[in-house]
Order: sequence, then structure tokens, then C-alpha cells
Amino acid sequence: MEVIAEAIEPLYVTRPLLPDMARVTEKLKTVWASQVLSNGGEQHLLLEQQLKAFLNVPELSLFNNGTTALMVGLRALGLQGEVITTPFSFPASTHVLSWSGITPVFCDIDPVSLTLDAAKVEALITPRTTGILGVHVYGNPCQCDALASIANQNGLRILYDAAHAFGTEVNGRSIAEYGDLTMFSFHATKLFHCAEGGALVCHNPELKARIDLMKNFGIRNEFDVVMPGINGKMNELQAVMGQLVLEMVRDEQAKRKHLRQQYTAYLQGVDGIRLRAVPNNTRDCQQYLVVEIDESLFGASRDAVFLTLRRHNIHARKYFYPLISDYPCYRDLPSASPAALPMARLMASRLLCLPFYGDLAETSVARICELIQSCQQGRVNGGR
Ligand code: T4K
Repeated sequence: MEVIAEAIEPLYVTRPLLPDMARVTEKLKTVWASQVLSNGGEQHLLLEQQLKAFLNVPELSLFNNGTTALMVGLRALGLQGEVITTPFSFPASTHVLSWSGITPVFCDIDPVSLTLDAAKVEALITPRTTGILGVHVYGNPCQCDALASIANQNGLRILYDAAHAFGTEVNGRSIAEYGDLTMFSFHATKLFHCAEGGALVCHNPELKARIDLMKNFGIRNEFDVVMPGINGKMNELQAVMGQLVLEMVRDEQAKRKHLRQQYTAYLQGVDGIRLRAVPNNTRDCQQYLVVEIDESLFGASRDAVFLTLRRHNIHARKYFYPLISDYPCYRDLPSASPAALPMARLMASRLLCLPFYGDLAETSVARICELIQSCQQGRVNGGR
């Protein structure tokens, strides 16, 4: 797709939190003095403690990225055979299954939470099914209670991908309390980040000890290698970045909340445009600003809006189009049949993530919303 954009400052879907350079340098001096750059140094330990407190979780293991954390999580839970998952996500959440020799089984999504439709999960269980990989997409909690009861009745384990849900709370409890394991991504595009990074949260120290072995080649000590492991370790530079970014997260969330109110004020009342929101019992982490565009009411398609914005150098993103089940590597799976995934298909054609980060100016929000509305009125040559 080639779109010639206006020669004005680009606006992106997100921008990373960047701590003050002087503070980074100051902290790095400690690392330099220690000469420890990886393998569970002091900074790693500090960040692990800070994140446990921030997220209010009992056990947490840091990783070099969220994808490795998912791979280790699957292995730690002993998942094999088939795992039921969502096609409406970033590629990593399904790729980790095929990299682990597991067959992904796609299940349609629920129109409200946009996560796995629990009512459709049970029909997909076969004798080969060992687990469920749910994604709290855009920070929307999965139907955790319903999935837990299906898992209990059928002897399945649950791994949650909370890449978009750092700090999300449901009924005052961390989202990571649900499921057997929860993964967080700390990639630069995330609200909280370490440039790259991730974590697995579990509920008991025995499992954490196993996970920590698995992410360090299975090395227990200098002479004992107790299992086949991988290198999933977070290094000290990532851990320094994480500590400094963590101090900025609350303030960033408040700024994003304010931006959400501005977007709402500009777009409410526009027929066919709806800002997606989390349920009332959920404390949103403010990762994404998602609008749903219903072409039949709005008069222009999501793709027309996307192209119009792109022509004006505004890089909104169609997360998550195309569906994972449409990738050439998965589309021949029986569960990838388009007829079985109508809601995921509909949402992948309607949703758009708009620029959303604390430093975004209100004038930019106004301009984005004006451009969106102009598609409806046909004032801008946006194309359909
Ligand atoms: N599960 C789910 C549900 C996920 O969404 C992800 C990752 C994972 C698992 C895997 O976790 P990790 O292994 O990554 O920890 C981005 C991120 O790269 C990816 O981490 C994230 N999901 C996904 C939703 O978004 P892209 O392909 O959109 O990245 P990119 O490079 O196009 O960045 C988007 C925009 O962000 C850019 O237009 C500009 C801005 N940006 C990006 C980077 C990297 C910056 O301003 N600075 C930066 O350093 O995937």
C-alpha cells in the first residue's frame, strides 16, 4: 500500500515514555561500577520487586521480551497437542503455539470484550486439547470466570496474554490473578516498557522457580543443568529502563485518560463512530484508543478513514487486521474457516487504533477527529 502523505510532522499510534537522560546516565553508572550486565543482577532484582508491588502479584519473572515469556509459559504448563486461542491478536500469540509444536485452534470472539467467546470454546475441545491461550486484547479482560469453569471441567490449563493489560484491574484485583499464568509485554510500544522486555506472573514460588530455571538454560548452578531451558533473561540495561519508566506510568495514565475524554468529546454523537470502552468493573490501563466505524451508519469505511489519516501523515493502525487465521501459515487449519469466525472478521474490518500517548497535543486530537468526520461529509478526498 503506497500512500503519499502530507509533509507535516507525523503522528504515530504511540510513542514510548522516555525517562530523563541525566537520570538514565546516573543509574547506568551503578551498572558500570558493578560490571554486571546480565544474568540476574541487582537491577533485575530491583525491577522484579518493584513490579510485584506495582501489580500487586505474588510471583513475577522478568523476560527479555513477551514472546519468549509466552513460549516458556506454554512449556511450564506442559501444553501440547491443541490449544484454543483467538485469531484477533498480534501474530505472537499464535506463533508461540506453532513454535512449540502445538496446533492452534481458533475460536471466535465476543462482540463486547473482543476476547475469546467462552460460549464457543467448549465445542472446540477434543481429546488433544490441553489448554486455552486467551488474550486480554486492548486491555479488555477475557471472560475469565467462564473460561476458568470450562478449564476446570475439562482438565485444561489457561495461559493469558496480557501484553496490552499492564496494571488492568477487575473488581479491584489484578488481571494477573486469573488463569494459571499471565504474560506481560514490556515492548517500547507498551504503556510500561523496558525498550524490550516481558514478564510471567504465577501464583506460587515453586512454579516461579521452574520458570526462572527454564529462562536460564535450565542452569541451577555452575555444575547442575536440570532441564532443557532457553535464554529468556532480561538484562541490566532493560531493568534500569524499566525502573525509570515505572516512575512515569501513573502520570502517563492520567494524561491518556484526559486524552480519551477529549476524543470522546469530539466524536460522541457522530453516527457510526463508537469509542470502545472496558466494562464498568474494570480499571483500564489506557493502552489503546480504539474506535469502531460502522460504515452503514457513518457513510465511510474504516479503511477510508485509515487512508485519509495516512494521507495527512497520521499513522493510525488497523490492529488487528488481517486476522491471524487468515495468514498463509494458518488459513488451511479447519478452525481458520472464515464461516466459523464471523465476529472476529467483522471487528477486524471495523476497528482502528488512533494516536494515543501522553504528549499528544489537544490540537492534534482535534485535527484527527476533524479529519475522521470529514470522511463522512466527503470534504476530504479520502477514497472509499
Ligand atoms: N501478544 C500481544 C497481544 C501483543 O500485542 C504483542 C506485541 C506480543 C504478544 C508480543 O510481545 P513482545 O514480544 O513484542 O514483547 C507493535 C509492537 O512491536 C509489538 O510488541 C506489539 N505487540 C504490537 C501490538 O505493536 P508493530 O508492528 O505495530 O510495531 P511498529 O514498529 O510498527 O510500532 C508501532 C508504532 O509505535 C510506530 O509507528 C511508531 C511507534 N514506535 C515504535 C517503536 C518500536 C515508537 O515511537 N518507538 C519505537 O521504539 O508492533
